[in-house]
Amino acid sequence: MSLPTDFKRKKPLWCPGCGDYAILNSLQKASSDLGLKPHRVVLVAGIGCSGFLWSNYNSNSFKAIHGRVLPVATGIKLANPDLTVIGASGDGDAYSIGGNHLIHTIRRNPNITYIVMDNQVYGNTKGHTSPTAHVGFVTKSTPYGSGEQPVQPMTLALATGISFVAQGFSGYPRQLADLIRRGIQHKGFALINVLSPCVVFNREYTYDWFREHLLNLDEDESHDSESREEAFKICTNDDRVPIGVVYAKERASYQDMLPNLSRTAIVRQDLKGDLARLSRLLEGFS
Ligand SMILES: Cc1ncc(C[n+]2csc(CCOP(=O)(O)OP(=O)(O)O)c2C)c(N)n1
Ligand code: SF4
Repeated sequence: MSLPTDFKRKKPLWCPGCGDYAILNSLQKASSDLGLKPHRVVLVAGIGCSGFLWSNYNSNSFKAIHGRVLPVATGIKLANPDLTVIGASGDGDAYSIGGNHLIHTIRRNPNITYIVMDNQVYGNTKGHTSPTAHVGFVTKSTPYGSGEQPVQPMTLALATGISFVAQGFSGYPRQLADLIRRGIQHKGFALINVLSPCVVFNREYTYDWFREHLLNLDEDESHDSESREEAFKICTNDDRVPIGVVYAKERASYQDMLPNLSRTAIVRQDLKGDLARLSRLLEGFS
C-alpha cells in the first residue's frame, strides 16, 4: 500500500493556477491507487515548466535534455524491466524537438507511460508558439500569427500504431488520475496528452474554453475504445476536443518482441568485475 503523500517532494514552483499542479496531484493519486513504491518508479522529465514535475514527484528520477525523454526512458526500462517508468514532457519537448523519438517509441511499444503536459505554448521560454498551437496564434515568436498547421497528437499516435492513447484535462483531476492509472497498467507504450492551461502565456486555451469544447468519451457508453477507425473519426472532428481513453488495444510490447533484451537486461547480469579481462582490454589501448 502507498499514499499520495509518499510521492510528494518539493513544493511546486509553477505559477498559481497552472494546469501542471493537477497533473502532479493526479500522478501522485494514480501511483498510490496502484500501490506503487517510490523506489520502484523512475520519472524521466524533459526541459520546460512541465519538466519541474521531476522535482515535485518523489521517485527515482532523471532530468533529460530537451526532447530526449523517450530514449532515456526506453533505456531505463530495458536496463531494468521491473521498474515502472514514466516520462513527462511539454508539448514542445514531446512533439517538436522530441517528435522523432515519439514516432519510433510508438512503433517499438515499450512498457512506458508518457504524460505530455500540453499547454499549446512554450511556457518556460516565456510564451513562444509551440507545435500544438493553432494557425494564427500570436506570440513573440509569431507576431503575425503562426502559419504552421498544429501537430495533432491523437491522430499522429493512431496513425503510427499506438496501443494506448488518452487525453485528459487538468480541470478534471479525478478523471485524469484514472487515465494515468490505466496508462501505467497498460502493457505497452501509453501516451496521455493532458490539456493543461498555461494561465500566463496562453489566454486563448483557458479552463473555460476547454470546458465549453470538450467531448468526454468516458461518459459515452457507445464509444468503442478498441476501434482505431472510430478513434480517428472522433479525433478528426474539429468541433469538439475528446477526453478519455481514445484508443486502447494491447499488442506485443518491445520486450515481448525481443525477449532476449529482457533476459539479458543489465540488472539480470552478473556484473562482478573481471580484472583479468579488464587488463587485457586496457592492453589493447597501450
Ligand atoms: C536543446 C534545447 N533547445 C532549446 C531549449 C530552450 N527551451 C527550454 S524549454 C523550451 C520549450 C518549452 O516548451 P514545452 O516543452 O512546451 O514546455 P512548457 O515549458 O510549456 O511546459 C525550449 C525551447 C533548450 N533548453 N534546449
Ligand atoms: S508559465 Fe505557464 S506553464 Fe509555466 S508555470 Fe506558469 S502557468 Fe505554468
